[in-house]
Amino acid sequence: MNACGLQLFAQIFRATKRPGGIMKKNSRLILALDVESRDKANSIASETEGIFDAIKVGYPLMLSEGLSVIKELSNIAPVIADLKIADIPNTNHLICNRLFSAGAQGVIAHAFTGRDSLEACVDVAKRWSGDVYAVTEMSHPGALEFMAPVAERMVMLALVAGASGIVAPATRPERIRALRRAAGGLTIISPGVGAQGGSLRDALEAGADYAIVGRSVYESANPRAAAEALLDLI
Ligand code: OMP
Repeated sequence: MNACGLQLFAQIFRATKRPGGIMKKNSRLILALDVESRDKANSIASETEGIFDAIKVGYPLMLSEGLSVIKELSNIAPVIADLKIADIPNTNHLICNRLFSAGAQGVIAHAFTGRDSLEACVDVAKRWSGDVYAVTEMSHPGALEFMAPVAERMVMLALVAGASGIVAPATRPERIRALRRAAGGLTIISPGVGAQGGSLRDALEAGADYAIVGRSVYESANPRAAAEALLDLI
């Protein structure tokens, strides 16, 4: 689809009402559990139970402990599987099926692979009543090289493909604001708070629905106290 077509379709989809997604918007905090042991993951998740609206697990934990950690953690909170899926449609389909059948309720996929690849993730997610969050502009400085210049287009792609939401950088609240304008009612989940220098309040005020927080909680001597301190800021 060319840029004009994408813009037109995105405009229509922006006005479309979307289902609320898997997460209950209570604390507006998502725990990024990038630890490498099942025991540590379970202990931090239990210690902070009731605070986070979802737990995000990614390569570090899944490569160390396998997909079974997803089911375990999903007893505590909905799990978003963050493999930043970025392949051809058929492979994306297979990956998403694995993750949802392992108990994930949401997945994170890259938007840069294009509409067909993202739609493959959305098709599978729909069958499991799950969510797909499309990465638009990442939170690290390197994202300014290639991603930022096309991030708005990737938001439009997320709209057109039927994603539930997008990932936008808490390290650059002005970009969350811009991407929110493009995203309409899509859910925005936003990493980069704390360890990467982003401010929780600024990210939420700029239009993020949820902030993703990892090291500042799981590396803390008292993860529950660290999580409660974040809650106090909201
Ligand atoms: P902390 O920097 O430790 O708070 O963790 C941030 C989490 O968000 C990690 O799991 C990252 O992989 C993830 N993340 C980013 O930091 N930046 C992005 O642009 C996108 C993600 C993500 O998709 O979750």
